[in-house]
Amino acid sequence: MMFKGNFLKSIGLTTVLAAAMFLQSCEKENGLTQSTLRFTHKVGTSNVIYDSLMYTNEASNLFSVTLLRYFISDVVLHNTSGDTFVIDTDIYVDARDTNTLTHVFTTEVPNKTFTHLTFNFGFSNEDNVSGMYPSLPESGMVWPDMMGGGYHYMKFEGKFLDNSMITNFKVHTGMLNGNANYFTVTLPLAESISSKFFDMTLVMDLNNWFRTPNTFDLANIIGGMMGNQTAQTQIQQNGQDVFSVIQND
Ligand SMILES: [Cu+2]
Repeated sequence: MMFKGNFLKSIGLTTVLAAAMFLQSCEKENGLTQSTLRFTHKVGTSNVIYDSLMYTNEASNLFSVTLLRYFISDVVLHNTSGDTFVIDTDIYVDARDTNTLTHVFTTEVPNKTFTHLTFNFGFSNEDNVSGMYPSLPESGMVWPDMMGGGYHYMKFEGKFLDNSMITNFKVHTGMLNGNANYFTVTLPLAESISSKFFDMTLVMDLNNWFRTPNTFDLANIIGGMMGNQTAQTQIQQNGQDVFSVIQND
């Protein structure tokens, strides 16, 4: 839309403002003044209800969820030209602590039509440095030095019915003896990000940790899985599809 200067002067301020608003809407401005990344945790399509033995996984374990804490790192937007924008280097999430479920960013996203989001679940080996979190709650995720050091990627705990006995399970993942058990998640965005700010939700479906490609039977990790590389690999492989993204704006 083009106006000649003289014409602009003659039609008055109201029309100029209306034109400015029109041009802005052409650029798909969403009006946000900061970016927000939210985290939601589900089993199937329903939000997690904690401490209730009510879920059934692929191995037919009846289970509950009591604790879910994890890190994601290198959270980056990408476009098809190879441009990147780092949203954050590391994010700690405790599903039961609402303070950790909403992360706000004030740096403007460059206007480069970002089409997908990537992040590491846990940390790359080089980023997984013992002592980097001196205080709680992150320091509570420390992974023992004698097992390779650094930090747990995830603690996912609950109870399950093992031969009619209510039994604890602890799905704990990390860099066991230096093995790179983290994985990179790539999520295409249904609507590319061209605005200065975004509002997105990362959704984790807990049942997906227990299936595809490996049917994960909690009876196999009674007593823990921190020293069990086979179980670490199974969870790593199953984790590829635990996340989806919802764009709120
Ligand atoms: Cu552990």
